Formats: sequence, structure tokens, C-alpha cells
Amino acid sequence: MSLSEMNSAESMNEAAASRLDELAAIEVGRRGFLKGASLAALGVAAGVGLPRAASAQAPAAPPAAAAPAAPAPFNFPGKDPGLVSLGDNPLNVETPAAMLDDDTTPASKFFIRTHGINPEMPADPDAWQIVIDGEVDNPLTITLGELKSRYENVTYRMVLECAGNWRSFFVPAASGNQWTTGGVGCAEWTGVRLRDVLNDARPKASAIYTAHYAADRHLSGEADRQALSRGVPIAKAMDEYSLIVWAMNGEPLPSINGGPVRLLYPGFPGSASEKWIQRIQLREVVHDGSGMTGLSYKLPINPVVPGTPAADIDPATFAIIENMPVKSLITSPAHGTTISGNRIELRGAAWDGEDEVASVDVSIDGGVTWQPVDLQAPRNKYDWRRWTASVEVPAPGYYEVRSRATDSNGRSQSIVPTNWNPSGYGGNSIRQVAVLVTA
Ligand SMILES: Nc1nc2c(c(=O)[nH]1)N[C@H]1C(S)=C(S)[C@@H](COP(=O)(O)O)O[C@H]1N2
Ligand SMILES: [Mo]
Repeated sequence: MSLSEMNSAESMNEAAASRLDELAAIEVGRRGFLKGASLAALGVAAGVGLPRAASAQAPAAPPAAAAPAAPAPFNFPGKDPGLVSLGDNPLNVETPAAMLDDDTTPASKFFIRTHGINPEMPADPDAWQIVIDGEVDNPLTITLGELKSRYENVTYRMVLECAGNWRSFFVPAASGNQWTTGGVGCAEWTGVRLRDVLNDARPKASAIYTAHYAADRHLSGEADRQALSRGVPIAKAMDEYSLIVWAMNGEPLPSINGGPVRLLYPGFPGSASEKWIQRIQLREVVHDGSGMTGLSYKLPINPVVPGTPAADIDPATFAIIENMPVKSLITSPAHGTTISGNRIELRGAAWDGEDEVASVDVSIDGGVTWQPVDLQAPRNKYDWRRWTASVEVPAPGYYEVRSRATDSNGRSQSIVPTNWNPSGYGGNSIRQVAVLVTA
């Protein structure tokens, strides 16, 4: 064997080991749900709990000498211990793809994104007050109890997704919480249309933007500083799906997800959906609160060189994100599952911002060939579309299964992370799960 042959044989073995390592990492790393002894039989090191194990773009980490402990179970009242915390202060928690397998995401599995010091649930939620003021002829103060009884109550199942979801796949790394794919959920939200309430306040013609103020405090503890105070164009506030909500899946909205009452602007970055809402001011200018300035929640108008420091970028060359990109996930089987037989039964979800999911395709050969899935109808606009597919595998072995959604405008998910930006917003590159098929 020549030296070059030896080298390539060696690197192939290394690659195979890393791939299987990724499988093992997920199988035993996340709370030890070991599915079978087959990987151990293959001599795969267990428990390399890489948070980025699902990233095909990131180089796989070399096998660890000693298996690190599995991440501690997430411990929060009402939340599933299988959620993965990205940080405690502020608290940010994501949902592994295999835990997004329910048609409607239960509150217990719904991700958490906070910026500051979170308020507690008041003793009497219905006494919670919301002020509508600013560019209106009739400023209002309304309690949650009045909201419930005065306006038509509506329920829609809609996706809420953090603009930084998928951030961890950017190369070079973008700054912020390293969300993999779990900064998203799709729940049934009950509330009233924001426009019904705003119309009672009689917006002036000069009102072009909302400004949201909430009960959470800035991490600094400074009393007047908002943890997050974003807004949306008035047209979005007047959209029939823009809501003030107090219930999630028919239950009172959990405090950590904004209870007793929050805004919900589906299709927009999650940050617009202010939790613990206390005041909605209408403004004659684009709001400039916390999370509206600099490069926050903005994307480059023209592509920037990956790795450009934020300090070197003029915010005027970036635009506020108003539409989330099309995405899909495989929610079953879990990444790293071993199955037997000659078919892989897949389940997943696909969703979009302001546009609609038109089709989803899956591939087991790295995108050489694709086949369509069975796509369920959305219940309403902004709902995700659940899908299933039964994929035949030609032979036992190792497979990476990918899904790719395409929207009504013909836009699809990117092959690799694209439109790099320092804060890592807007990533929607094709994801995959690894599956080991035994005879
Ligand atoms: N008051 C307040 N509202 C907020 C936030 C916050 O930190 N404070 N985070 C926002 C962001 S960035 C997102 S993605 C969503 C997350 O909602 P969730 O925690 O219910 O999943 O809430 C938004 N609303
Ligand atoms: Mo977010």
C-alpha cells in the first residue's frame, strides 16, 4: 500500500469514527436514551455530548479520551427535563428536534427565550393591565379580564420562532446563544386580535410603528431599563393573526412563556412577540427601544464577508427582519437512532414566515436524489405543516436523512448556511438526522 493510499484509508476511518461518534453522542449524550447495543459493539465511544453534533457543516470533534457526563436534566417547573439549556442568566432553553414530534408543541416542551429578570405570575392575572397610548386619539388602559370579555376570542395554531434559531450552524461562529434547531415551537394560542384593541384606541394617521413594553427588568437591575422593547410596522399590528394571547393549548399561558399575557406576531422574529406585555405605544417613527438599535434583529441588505466584526458594520446597511425563512425538521426518528428493516419511517414539520410551505422533500443520499413527503394541510395561516414519509433504503448501513422545504415563492432552504451576519440571524440550511439501519 502506498503512503497516499494509507493516508486516505486512515482519514476514511477517522471520518467514519467521527460520524458514528456523532450518532453515539446523541444516543447516549442527551439524557442517556440508549437505543441499542449495536454502537457499543462497533466500538464507538459513548457520551461525546456535542451540542453541535447535528451539524454537518461543523467538523466533527475528535473522539474524546474520556466520556464526559451527559448534560444535567433541565430542571424547571412545568418543563420537560429533556429540554436543553443554553444558559441560565438570562434563561434560554431549546427543544431537541425529536421533542418537536407532537403536532402541537406542548407547553412543557416549548422553548424559552429571555433577556432579563423575569416577572412572577401575579395573584390575580385578570387584573393585569395593558396601556395603549402614543399616537392614538383615545388612550386606553385595559385589564386582561376586560380583554377576555370585550373582544372576540380567537384560537390559532401558529409557529413562534427565535430569529437566532439555527445560529450555531454559521461559519465562522456568530455571537449569541448557540441555538441549534430548538428555538421554535408551534402551539395553539388563544387571545384577541391586537387590531380590535388598537382600533378602540383610535390610531392617528401618524401611527406607523408599535413599541412594546413589558414587566421583565434589564439584567443590570436598573429600574427603568427594558430587557427587550421591540415593535412592528402598524400594518403587521393590524394583521388578523397578530394577537394578544393569554392561553397556550387551552391552558393559561405559563409565566416563563409570557404569562399572564403576551403578544404574538407569527411570521416575524419571536422577539416581536413581547411577553408580559404592559404597554403598547403607537409611534410616528420606527421604534428605537432595546433590541431595535444597532444590528439587533437585522440582516445585511447586501451580503457581508463572513466573520466581519459587528463594530466594522454600519447599521444603516442592515434592515430589520420582518419575515422568517422557510424551514423543515425531521422530528422522528431522533438523530442517532438505530433501526432494522429496509424502510425509514419519517415524521417532521415544515414552516415559513410570511409565506407558505408548498412542498417538502427528503433525501438519504446527501441530496443526490430527493423524494416528496406527504404533507398535512396547515390548520390556518402561520401553522406549521406536519409531514410523513416512508423511505426505502437500498441496503443496511449508515444514512443521513435530510429534509428540505420549499415555499410558495419557490424559495427553498439553503444547502449551507448563507447570508452570514455577526448575530447569526436567519439561518435555514438543510438539516439532517443520522440513522443506522441494521438488517
Ligand atoms: N418581555 C420579553 N418578551 C420577549 C422576550 C424577552 O426577553 N422579554 N424574548 C423574545 C424573544 S427573543 C423570543 S424568541 C420569544 C420567545 O418566547 P418564549 O420564551 O415563549 O419561547 O419571546 C420574545 N418576547
Ligand atoms: Mo428570539
